[in-house]
Amino acid sequence: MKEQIQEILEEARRSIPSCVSDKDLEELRIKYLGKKSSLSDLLSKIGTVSKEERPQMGALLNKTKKEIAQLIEQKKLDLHEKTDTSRARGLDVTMPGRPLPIGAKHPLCQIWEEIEDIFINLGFEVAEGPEIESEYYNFDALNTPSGHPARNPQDTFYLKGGKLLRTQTSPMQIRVMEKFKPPIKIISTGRCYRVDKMDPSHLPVFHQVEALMVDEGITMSDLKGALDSFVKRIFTSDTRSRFRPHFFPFTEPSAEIDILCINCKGAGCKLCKKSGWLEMGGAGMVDPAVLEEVGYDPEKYTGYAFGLGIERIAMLRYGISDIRKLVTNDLRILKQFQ
Ligand code: 2NM
Repeated sequence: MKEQIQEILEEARRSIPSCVSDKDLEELRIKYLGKKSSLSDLLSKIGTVSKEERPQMGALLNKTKKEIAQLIEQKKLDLHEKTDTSRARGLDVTMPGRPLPIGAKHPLCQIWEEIEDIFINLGFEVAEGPEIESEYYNFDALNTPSGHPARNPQDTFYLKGGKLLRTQTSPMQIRVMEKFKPPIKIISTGRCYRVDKMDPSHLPVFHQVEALMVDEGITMSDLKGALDSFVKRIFTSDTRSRFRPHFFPFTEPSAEIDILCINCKGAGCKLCKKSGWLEMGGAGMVDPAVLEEVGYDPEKYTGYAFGLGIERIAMLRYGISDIRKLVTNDLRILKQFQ
């Protein structure tokens, strides 16, 4: 009897998985578990088994019935899953989905792209280049000879082999001027490095945008025009700018750029420390020594340049008073700038 039960189970194990419909499955259920099934038949003949073996056979019969019933039940679920996924898995398809958190561009990156778009619309091309520079491109070519205080190792990250981390993006502009003849109308953007303690307005790694235009007859008014067009677009159309005389080794004359306070429009407030103006960067007419260095005739060509900090622009646009909020990568802070 044991062998017969075993055989029935083997057969059931083979036939149940190959069912393709509820009807087939019901036929198998009747065949294996119904009143006229061979298992029922064996159960009724349990009396023919020896007294000692009887409990064992009874248990085996019950166990086999249970396994076949389970196989049928599982197959039923499988069949339904193929035709009706939601019901078989107990899902409520009308339930609203779980929202997936969606990432976003970093606020600095958003402003960076906006800045590039504005300059592209003003006719500038974007030049990007190495962050590891030689002393030549970062200093010598920019009229900042050795011994100049700006080359102080306490301000610049020097690397092995006469290399350094660029302190501004202008070395890229030297590379462009070396390679191309005027007219030149470019911006260079990217990461810059200076040995600075972090505080609310300084980071050792920051981003700059520098504009450069060189051609015959370029004047200071071209500089003022380009700068004004830019600040009116990145802030508001009533934003004005002004120059304060300054000194840079690579421009002559040089100026610092202020814009009318975007908060109080000149009336004086906490943001502009009651001055009505905000410091924005530096500018000037490219020094003839720089033009000469790249092989341009300074008698024929003149050029303007200006440099702005991207973090500074982002802080004003987003109303951030501490520059470090841009680099902590605290999502609770970054989410405020969506
Ligand atoms: C500034 C301020 C003033 C500048 C000069 C040059 C170059 F390559 F033409 F000499 N590029 N950028 C410049 C001038 C940058 O940043 C505050």
